[in-house]
Amino acid sequence: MWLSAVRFGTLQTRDKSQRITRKKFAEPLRQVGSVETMTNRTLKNDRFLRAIRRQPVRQTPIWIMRQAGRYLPEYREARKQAGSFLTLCQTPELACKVTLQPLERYALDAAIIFSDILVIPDAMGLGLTMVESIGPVFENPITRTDDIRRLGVPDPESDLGYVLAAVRTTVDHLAGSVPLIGFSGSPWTLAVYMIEGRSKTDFSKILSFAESNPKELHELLRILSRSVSVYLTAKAKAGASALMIFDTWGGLLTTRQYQEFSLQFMTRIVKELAHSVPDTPVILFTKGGGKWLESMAQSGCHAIGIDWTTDIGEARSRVGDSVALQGNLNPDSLKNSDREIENETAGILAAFGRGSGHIFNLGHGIKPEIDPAKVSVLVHAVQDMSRRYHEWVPTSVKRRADYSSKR
Ligand code: 1CP
Repeated sequence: MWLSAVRFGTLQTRDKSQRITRKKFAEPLRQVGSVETMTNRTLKNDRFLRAIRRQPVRQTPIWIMRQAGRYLPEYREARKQAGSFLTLCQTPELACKVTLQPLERYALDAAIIFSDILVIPDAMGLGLTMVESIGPVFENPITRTDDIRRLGVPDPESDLGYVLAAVRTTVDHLAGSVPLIGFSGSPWTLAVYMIEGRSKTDFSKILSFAESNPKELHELLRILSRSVSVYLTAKAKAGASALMIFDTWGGLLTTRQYQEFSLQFMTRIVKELAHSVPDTPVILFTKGGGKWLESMAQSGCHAIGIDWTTDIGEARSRVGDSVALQGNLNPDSLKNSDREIENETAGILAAFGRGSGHIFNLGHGIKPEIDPAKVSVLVHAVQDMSRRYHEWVPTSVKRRADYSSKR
């Protein structure tokens, strides 16, 4: 809607006799240095989106994978009150509340919607439950090739409407303070859970299925790619400003298998998103994917998440200017002393080096046993130490310089 995408203001100009005249004007939000989401909101802090696009920033943005979760006492309390993890996910007000919890404690540069990658298989009828000492378990996992033929692509509004409602509610509550990230699992990672049936397994079922039934696995991955594309499109249209695909188990594969079973399908999703929601950047994260950065960068994604086993400086020289990088502190570093956390943070900032295109994060999700005070140490360290790597020229100064150089 045009009207909500413009800002009204007053423009001061001088007429021939140098008298100041004031004119009412309306300008598109994009031209005043803001980033416009699908819902045309103005962001007060757009550092994360600027870094994804490798535009100049004053300091390196930071958010933390699994930032809303069990390491926070207020999360554990909300989960207890809700009665279960799934109730938290399926009640938009509660999902919103939990999404905002880490932002109330820390000056993070992005929120990520509280949900789970396994809501897609659940919507396909696999029956997700969360078992206390195990984690996610499916009541009806895929055990035969026939099970795949029965699967359909979930409709985001009717089958996953609770996630979209949570996105809308959270975007309202954020009121433009920071962008909201929407996410999904990669087709391969979802297929791993759907065939293994639960977490904490040895992956023997999925790996032998890939060996003996590659055609059927491709069929499953095609259905999942379509499901992820329409789901992420709907999340962006509901207000998510960026999208992330978690390929947690891509690193299990050989290079040939990674291309065949994981990257090929993520690339298809990225291409579809480029058509359906062209203004929404996409981050790809393959845990253990350090050896495949060049081919990941060719998928058309805007940023690659890297785990802590890859040196971020080397990663940068390999991908060049093609994508931004997100990461990559070892999640176990948060068990160390404050001084050690600061030193490791300094090392990662220095390894990435000068300029934009870095989003600070852990190399994988924060662990439940981490002391929340350590996250403060990390966030402050990034904010204090990253400024020296950015040459920040305020837009107004740049405009004046452009103006005088043209005269
Ligand atoms: O309260 C509880 O006991 C549930 C713990 C929990 C939480 C907090 C689960 C179960 N999921 C989540 C939230 C979640 N999951 C988010 C929240 C948003 C955030 O703050 O980041 C996100 C992004 C996820 C994504 C997710 N779920 C992934 C990909 C990211 C990753 O960490 O690799 C995976 C693999 C899952 C599956 C899953 N769901 C839950 C658990 C414990 C797991 C991992 C199980 C396993 O190790 O196989």
